[in-house]
Amino acid sequence: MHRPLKDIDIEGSGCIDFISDLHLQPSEMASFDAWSRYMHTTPASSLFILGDFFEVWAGDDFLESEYADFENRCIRVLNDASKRMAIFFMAGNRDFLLKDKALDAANMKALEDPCILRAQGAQFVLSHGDAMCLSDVDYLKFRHMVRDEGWQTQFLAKPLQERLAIARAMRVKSEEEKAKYRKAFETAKSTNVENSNSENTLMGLHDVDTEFANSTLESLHCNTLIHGHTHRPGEYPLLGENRRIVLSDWDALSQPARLEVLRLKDGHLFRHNLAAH
Ligand code: LP5
Ligand code: MN
Repeated sequence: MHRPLKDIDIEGSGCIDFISDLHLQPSEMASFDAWSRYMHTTPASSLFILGDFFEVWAGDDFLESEYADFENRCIRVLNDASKRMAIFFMAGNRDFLLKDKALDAANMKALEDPCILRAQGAQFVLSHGDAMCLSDVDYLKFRHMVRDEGWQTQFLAKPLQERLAIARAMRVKSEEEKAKYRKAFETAKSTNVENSNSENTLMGLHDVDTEFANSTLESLHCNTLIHGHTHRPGEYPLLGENRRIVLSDWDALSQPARLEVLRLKDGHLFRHNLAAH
């Protein structure tokens, strides 16, 4: 088993890209096409994928099934691009079952969550972000269960079709949970409940816990956290010089299209909007 990297040092001044939450799936080819174009044209010498790259990943053996044309195509694009740049992969809550077989086929290196990146004279904490949403209590219990090695061994021993059915059921459940929160939010809004924290919780928009983000940065001696998951791109100030930089999810079909890369160049981070180029 490949040991995920905890500390990454990148020498040289080549630019470094960060992406997450592409949720690639065969029923949405426009985002795949945009991503594939980006992979062929990016000037980056390293790419960090910070989770939820695939919409769902039920086990690496899916790649050998007759239904995996799309996923194999994604893996080929990654492998081709890996001849020009180093590709690092961190698991998200959708693709935590993507393991060595797929990593090897794509020629990607696995990352721990969180991990530290040192590059261009700066250092960053990288995370998917889900484990830092401390208010998302039910999800965190679920996460604890499914990240357990014993649970994963048992789950992966089930027939592929059964795993795919469970994954579909989980997706339905997850959407139902979020709809429930949104409905409660609408009701609270119409009865004039005003409190930004309860707004976030009621909307199901759990966010990264500020104190937890600060203590993580402090313990890892960094002041910039880069993460995805929350689908609320932006830069959020934390204690003192600390900051939290949130990646955008991707959706080529939304208006305007969301196709954004965070890029580190000459020691500075900036957002590169592919839809504008
Ligand atoms: O993904 P999204 O944006 O909808 O919501 C997430 C959290 N939901 C999830 C679940 C995934 O969407 C679905 C799983 C993807 C497939 C993985 C491969 C197959 C593994 C199958 C595992 C059984 O991550 C959502 C968060 C939200 O982010 C925050 O923004 O709140 O969390 C949930 O909805 C989880 C529920 O709150 C808890 C549900 C517990 C149910 C336990 C069922 C166990 C079934 C075991 C079967 C063997
Ligand atoms: Mn996520």
